[in-house]
Amino acid sequence: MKAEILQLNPILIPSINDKLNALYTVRRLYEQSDKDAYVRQHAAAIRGAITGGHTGISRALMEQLPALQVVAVNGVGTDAVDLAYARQRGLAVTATFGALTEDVADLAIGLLIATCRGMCAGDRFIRAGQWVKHPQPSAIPLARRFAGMRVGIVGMGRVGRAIATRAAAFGCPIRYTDLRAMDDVPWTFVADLKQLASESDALVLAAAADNAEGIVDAGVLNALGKGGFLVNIARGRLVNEADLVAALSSGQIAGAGLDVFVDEPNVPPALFAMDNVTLQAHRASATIETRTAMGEMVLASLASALAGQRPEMTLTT
Ligand code: 8YV
Repeated sequence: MKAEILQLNPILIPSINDKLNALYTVRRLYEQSDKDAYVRQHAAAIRGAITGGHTGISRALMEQLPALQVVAVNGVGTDAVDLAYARQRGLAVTATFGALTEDVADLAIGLLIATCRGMCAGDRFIRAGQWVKHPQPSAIPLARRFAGMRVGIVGMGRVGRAIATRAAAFGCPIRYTDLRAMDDVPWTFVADLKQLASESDALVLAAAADNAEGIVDAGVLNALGKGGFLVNIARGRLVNEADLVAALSSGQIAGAGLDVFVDEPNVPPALFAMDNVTLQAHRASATIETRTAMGEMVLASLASALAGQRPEMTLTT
């Protein structure tokens, strides 16, 4: 008999879904209108769960699944999973480390260039027929140069390093902060986030959000200053969103490129009217290449955990 898997988020790669369906009885929770009833109906048999990094899985749901052996996170952020509880229960919680590094770093640089060069605002200007109406070059304000910007990176993990490598290729001096200095990177460590912001033209967030809620607040944004840009491809809750909206509204910082938000899919409406803000719908890992690689890692993690082995990408076992 096939093992039963509870899937909390859709996977958009057909070949991965085909493999999941061939190997398991997949209970797709995200398709159900009465999720509680569906969980009650299938809970006893569920041996594995698949979820997204942002969605995670609640402790209450894990507690309802007595046969659960593995939670395969289709992402790298495990901040929405109670790892301490999983450890205590001997559940493997796995992630897709390494699969999404390049795409997330690409989007970080893309968001930064799009924001400081006003690319989305320029696109909207043309689509709205404004260029024809206002052909004079002064109709669009001059933008800012990315090459050579002082880039401050918050979180020097895989993604932070990939962002640093890309920015360095644009001639950007790189500083970073993390819990400690890394001896295997050539970039300058700055222990204090506010100091890093004050020494940066662009602050790029690439940190895990587990213990870092609201670290980018009014003080840090003030330190980043009127010429500074914020990019977030990590987690919305690293930022105090009300402080960010206030800093953008008052011109305290120059702009922001944001892929993640505190309460997705809800984005502060005040941002919609700001031409110095570039918005993405949590898309940094959303390429066919990366999502295929992530899906394969999810399959590998499920297979080894359900065979009684320790999955390579486990954080808890
Ligand atoms: C994904 C993410 O969008 O890796 C993460 O932690 O948030 C993203 O890569 C998400 O996990 C897709 O399910």
